[in-house]
Amino acid sequence: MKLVLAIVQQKDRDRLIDELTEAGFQATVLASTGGFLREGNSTIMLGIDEGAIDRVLEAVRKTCRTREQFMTPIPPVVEPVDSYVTYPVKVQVGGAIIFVLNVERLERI
Ligand code: 2BA
Repeated sequence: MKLVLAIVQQKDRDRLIDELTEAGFQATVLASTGGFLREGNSTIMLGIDEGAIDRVLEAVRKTCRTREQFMTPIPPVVEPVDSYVTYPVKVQVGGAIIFVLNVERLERI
């Protein structure tokens, strides 16, 4: 058995959950925050059989888009504020970041 953790953009979350649910997967959705942009994203947790990984990846490919976002770096505290000019930086976010972990066992009680 495997545990898939898929970090996706909020805009893609519902379509991905619909796709996974229609395909018969059970999922838990966690609200998460990206460490770099400090913006909300969603982490979807799925316990699946090893043979189902490709179907999950396919659902992610089908529903999660790559988007460009701008972020303005925060000046370091040590610099005098007026000597530091910040410019927005363009970053590409997604489609999705996916971790696949081994699961020793799953119990439903
Ligand atoms: P954030 O940390 O908010 O990162 C958003 C996007 O900013 C990233 O998109 C990446 O393109 C860029 N980025 C991140 N750190 C950067 C840095 N130090 N310098 C320049 N650009 C940087 P994605 O790679 O698609 O990641 C989307 C979200 O997935 C991330 O949001 C984070 O929440 C998660 N993530 C990505 N890689 C991860 C990892 N290795 N471990 C844990 N979470 C990860």
